[in-house]
Amino acid sequence: MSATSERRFQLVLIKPSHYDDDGYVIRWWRAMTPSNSLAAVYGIAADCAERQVLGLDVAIDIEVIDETNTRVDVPALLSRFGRHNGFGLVALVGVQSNQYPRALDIARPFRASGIAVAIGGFHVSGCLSMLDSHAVDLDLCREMGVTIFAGEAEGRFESMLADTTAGRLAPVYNYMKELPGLDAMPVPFLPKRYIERTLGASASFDAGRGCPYQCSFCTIINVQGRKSRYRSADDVEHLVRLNWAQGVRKFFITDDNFARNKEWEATFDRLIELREKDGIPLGLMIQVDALCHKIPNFMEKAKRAGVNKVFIGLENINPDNLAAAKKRQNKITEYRAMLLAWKKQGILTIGGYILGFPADTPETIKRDIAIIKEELPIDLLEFFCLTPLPGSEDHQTLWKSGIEMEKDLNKYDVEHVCTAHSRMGKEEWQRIYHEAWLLYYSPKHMKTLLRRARASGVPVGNLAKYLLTFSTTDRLEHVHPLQGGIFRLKHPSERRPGLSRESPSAFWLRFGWESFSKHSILLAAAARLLFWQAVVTYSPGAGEYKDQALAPVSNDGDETLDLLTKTTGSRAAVAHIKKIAGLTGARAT
Ligand code: B12
Ligand code: SF4
Repeated sequence: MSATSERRFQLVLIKPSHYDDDGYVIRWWRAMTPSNSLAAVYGIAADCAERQVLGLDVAIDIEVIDETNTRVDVPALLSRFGRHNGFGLVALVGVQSNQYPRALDIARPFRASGIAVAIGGFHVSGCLSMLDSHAVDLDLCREMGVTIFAGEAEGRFESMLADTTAGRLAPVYNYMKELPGLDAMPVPFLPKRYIERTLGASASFDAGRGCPYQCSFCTIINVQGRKSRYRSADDVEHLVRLNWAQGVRKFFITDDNFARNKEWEATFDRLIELREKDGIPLGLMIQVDALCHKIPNFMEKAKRAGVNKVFIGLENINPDNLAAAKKRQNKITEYRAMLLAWKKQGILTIGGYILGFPADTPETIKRDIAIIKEELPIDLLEFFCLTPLPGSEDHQTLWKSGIEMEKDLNKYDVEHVCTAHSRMGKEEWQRIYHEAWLLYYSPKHMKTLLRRARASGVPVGNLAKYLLTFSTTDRLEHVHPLQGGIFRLKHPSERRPGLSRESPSAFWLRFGWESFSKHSILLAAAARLLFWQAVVTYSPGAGEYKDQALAPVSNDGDETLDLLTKTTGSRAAVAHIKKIAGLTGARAT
């Protein structure tokens, strides 16, 4: 920052959280994962500050607040703006649909004091991409004078800052039709003091954006497009070095499907070099599709680059459901081969699993979870409710045909049922969602998972840590583990407007009791897992453990397994594979 600066533009980047079922903001002492949206916007803003884009006499002070781990202290922020005559901007960053109501509640006092506020992220971008400019609740922004920024900030942020400085911030910036290239753009980055507020001190970056597929429940393709846009290997190296300089070596690569990032190989090659030649002990998590084992060298290079966790969008094991969601690229006949290939690399696998597709009922969901536990070599499973997220094709279809959907956007967190189902009542659906966590993370199955990990070279201690979180977060905290963290914090002042304020004594008494009882259960669960971990690690012959899930794909292509016989579409899927094999002379697997 220039020493000659006379004015200081206050840029406050806030990533809002949302409200829990009791109406309190979800906030933790340490949140589970860092926000890449914040890192991306911070990187762009820091670049603007460094280049002094507002003129040599204007410095830009940037403050970052991730509300999942830091309280938004509105009075302190207001007095800070006051010291600078209101010169600056509150940027509500990466706002998802479920965070939109909270984002507006944060904006309200700032707007009331005449401070400029802008909002970006998936809700506003998804709505402007798929619906008209007044859907869903966007008019609330207009009424409050909150600027809507739809699209990506790379290459655009600086002109928005200039407009704010000149007092001509527009009501809407819509760049949805002009997705920027990412090459040589400022890279996602957060100073260590912010990263330290998340578990495991890991950073994040999107090596690319866009996915070629067309799943009907997906908002990503309608916001970030279907074409692969990517950062160069040089840019990835730059951001890794920036982080390593502050002692950060673990990264969540947030591409929704890194296997379809056109630069995946160059990126892996560079990360391998940084790890093997420069000795940076990288630890990476990536997200991929269920066909990535077909890409030559992908898994081997992932391992060498430092990938130790991989998230796979399995979504469902019933081909009829996958077809209904236009997710035909997911072949259940390939699931076992793909998961075994990850196991061979000793990489921990996490599957995303959606409940509420058309063919689902509570009974079929229970049956399918039992099949997965028995036959699929997956370590962790995350459950989600099929949700018509604003910005998705599913939402657009329901919206256009006037079919009723949940009105409270706070509930669009893929954990709450937001629309009707033809074969399950809303409550029934919601109940089976919560039950699914208990069914999968049963004590018996957690022990089996640890045994499988030991036998396949997946770090048992690492898995045990995840099992603790995944088996308890929905049950104890009533939120998804992705929204979880360590030690839930609450404040009486953070209750959703419109809900009654509890008396402070009743609030703190309840909070104290809840914290005590939750942590007692958590400690007991941790002790149990530690014990199982020790047994599995040290018992003789544990490395030889075998079961159906770990068995190699059989010569008949597993066609007698429940996975390929019990669901409605599975038999047709096997018959199709056989037909193709017959026509091409290829082996049925
Ligand atoms: C990484 C990730 C996470 C991480 C980190 C969160 C984060 N946002 O970084 C974790 C694991 C914590 C997470 C959790 C959840 N996530 Co998430 N997540 C993602 C993912 C895969 C990547 C996010 C990202 O980095 N994108 C790249 C950045 C750069 O894009 P961006 O956020 O849109 O920001 C750009 C522009 O929008 C713009 N911009 C953004 N803000 C602003 C503000 C201003 C003022 C301006 C000018 C510009 C601007 O500039 C940015 C740079 O170009 C996205 C899917 C996706 N492809 O984006 C889902 C996604 C955002 N997540 C989603 C959901 C539902 C969740 C959860 C609710 C799931 C759950 N029940 O636990 C939780 C919520 C927790 C939370 N507190 O955010 C949905 C949101 C859908 C919606 N329409 O609301 C998405 C889109 C995935 C999906 N299923 O469709 N998530
Ligand atoms: S594979 Fe994932 S990112 Fe791609 S369209 Fe389907 S849900 Fe969206």
